Amino acid sequence: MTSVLEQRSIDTIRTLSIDAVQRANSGHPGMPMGCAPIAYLLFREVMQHDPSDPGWVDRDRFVLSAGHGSMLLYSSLHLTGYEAPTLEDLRNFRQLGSPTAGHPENFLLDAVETTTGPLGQGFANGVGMAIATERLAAEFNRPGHEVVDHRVYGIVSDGDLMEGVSSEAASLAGHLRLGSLTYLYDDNAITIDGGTDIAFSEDVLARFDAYGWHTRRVTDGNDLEALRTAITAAEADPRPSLIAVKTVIGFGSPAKAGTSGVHGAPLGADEIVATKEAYGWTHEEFVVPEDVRDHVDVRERGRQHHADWDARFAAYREAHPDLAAEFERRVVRGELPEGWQDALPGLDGKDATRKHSGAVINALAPVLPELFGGSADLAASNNTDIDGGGNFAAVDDPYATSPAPGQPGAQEAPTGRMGRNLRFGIREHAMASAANGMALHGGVLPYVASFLVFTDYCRPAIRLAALMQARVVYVMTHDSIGLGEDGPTHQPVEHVMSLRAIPGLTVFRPADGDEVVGAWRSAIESDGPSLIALTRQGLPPLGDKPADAVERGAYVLREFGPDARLPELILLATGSEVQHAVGAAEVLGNQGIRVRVVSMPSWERFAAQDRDYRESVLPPEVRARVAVEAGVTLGWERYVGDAGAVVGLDRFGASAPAEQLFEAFGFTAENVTSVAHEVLDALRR
Ligand SMILES: Cc1ncc(C[n+]2csc(CCOP(=O)(O)OP(=O)(O)O)c2C)c(N)n1
Ligand SMILES: [Mg+2]
Repeated sequence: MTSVLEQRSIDTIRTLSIDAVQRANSGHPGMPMGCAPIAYLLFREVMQHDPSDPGWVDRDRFVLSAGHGSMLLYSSLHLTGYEAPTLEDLRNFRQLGSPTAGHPENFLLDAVETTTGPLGQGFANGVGMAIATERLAAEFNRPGHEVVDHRVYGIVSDGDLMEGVSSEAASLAGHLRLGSLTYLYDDNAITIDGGTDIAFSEDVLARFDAYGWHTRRVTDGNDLEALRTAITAAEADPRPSLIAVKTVIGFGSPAKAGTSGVHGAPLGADEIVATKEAYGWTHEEFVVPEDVRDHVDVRERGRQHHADWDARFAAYREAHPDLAAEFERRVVRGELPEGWQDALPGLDGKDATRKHSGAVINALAPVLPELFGGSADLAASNNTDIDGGGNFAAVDDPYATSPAPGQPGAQEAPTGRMGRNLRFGIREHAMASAANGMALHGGVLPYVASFLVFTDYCRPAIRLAALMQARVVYVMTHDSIGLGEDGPTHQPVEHVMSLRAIPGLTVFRPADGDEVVGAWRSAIESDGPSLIALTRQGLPPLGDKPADAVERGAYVLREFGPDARLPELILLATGSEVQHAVGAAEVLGNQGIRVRVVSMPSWERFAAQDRDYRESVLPPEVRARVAVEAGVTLGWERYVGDAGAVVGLDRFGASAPAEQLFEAFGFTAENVTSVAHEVLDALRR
């Protein structure tokens, strides 16, 4: 039986949510009203968390995948004793400058683990958090010393479970047997357009059973005892768990409960009166009764959990000082190890930049144990494998080793949770979204990979990584028509430029081994996400360059022609086209023209430099400029100006050997030379 105080506490979550949405005159009251008992239990009883220290590393993670129910989270955080959001913040729900944004934003409130709102993303973020949790547990826990002892909880909605990304992520989580993951499904059978029966009729739990999840049903979302029993069973099960909880959207509203009308609109003054009457609620708006405040405040319990952990960590430090020091560096402080850059290789040979990238990953793997990632089934093409690293796998997975057991070398590779390579399967969207969760969890530095063209399948998650400033490294290979015979479906054209359009994402398109090393270095030192676009085909080394060339985004690679005065012409290029700019500059230089070649591996890094540096590379007086990049020309006007020209590709590619395509589409020294002459002639006229 739910006690009176428990009921009043749950109703406080409901009324705060109702009041905040009404006051903002916008928002989603229905979900918090239905899920209040779940949040009450999780935040007050189930989860170990310390409201006084939201960043405590061994806290349980909570993901509100149905981010539209943000008031559920804000109310729960406020009531359990977090400093933010305050009651005033709840009153300022959805207002400019308030941390209580329409959807939960991890950069506005410390206690918000991940930004949610685009349905399905939170689900897959939580899978990534569970991957990070279970990997760190395997790396750091020792018998009698469980310093990584937390779990991931989440609330997911009908919308979350309809989105494809959650299916990908669920399939992966089941395969990996991520037992630290517990999701409660807000099974209210309502979405915006009406009942779920208009579009969603499968047996969801049967689907999750088939994915290898532990599934349960709670038939009454207000039954705390049934919820407790289900959650306890979920925690004990070695599989990830989905608990379908039958709830009523807008619970308590006489006119609107159980309808989509309460999903995303204020109840309205009259209906609020009727609803509060139904709860037996007699207080003014935004009132938290004192006895409720005392009952739900978990600061003392949280401090106790935290203090217990501190004591256990002290014992761990005593028994395993080296591991403890490493844990403090990686997980507590989130710092890179001293001198890690010394492990960066020198790569001055002719090779595909994807191969250079593979060399960097393998050179860094021993000194950066946090580097942890993989590919969506293209590891050999993306060159992302850590050699001899084994596969991250379920502990009892017979294929945990790579190569498989019985094959030469199998026994040397780490197995199970100690495997170093993540096999995401052909699930790009979940891969990228899980990587966000891994990065947000901390203690690991995730990288993920596919063909550049399939960033389209990752894009919603890349955008959120940029918004959240999650440090994920995207290793995206086969970055142009240089991919060749597989043809236009596989040849990115608009991708590099469209990725540059995402604020907060740093895109690198390195031109040789040195630039690949620089790109990786910048990506690892960055606070946010980076994408490295890499070639399938071999590229020649471009020779000496400044040590901070890539860090600066663009730099003067070489100058050609009579003397060192200001150039008459600037050729700008990225990646595989830099060699053709150099080839053209050589020809033009021999014709007596002063030409500068600027390699521009990263627009964002260059834009971040001061004006002096930018103008030293691209002097404003030099208006004759030609950019060369095997992608859409849109955007290059910024650097070539109205007198310049772009050698680009404003159409889809074709299926043919790469050299023939570069030739056919004009990515040759000859064509760049003739375009340069046109630009110079037009300016002279
Ligand atoms: C990817 C994505 N598509 C569409 C939306 C807009 N949207 C917000 S909530 C919602 C569906 C609501 O249904 P459900 O997830 O069951 O939440 P409930 O109404 O039960 O609270 C939609 C379509 C979104 N937030 N994300
Ligand atoms: Mg619903």
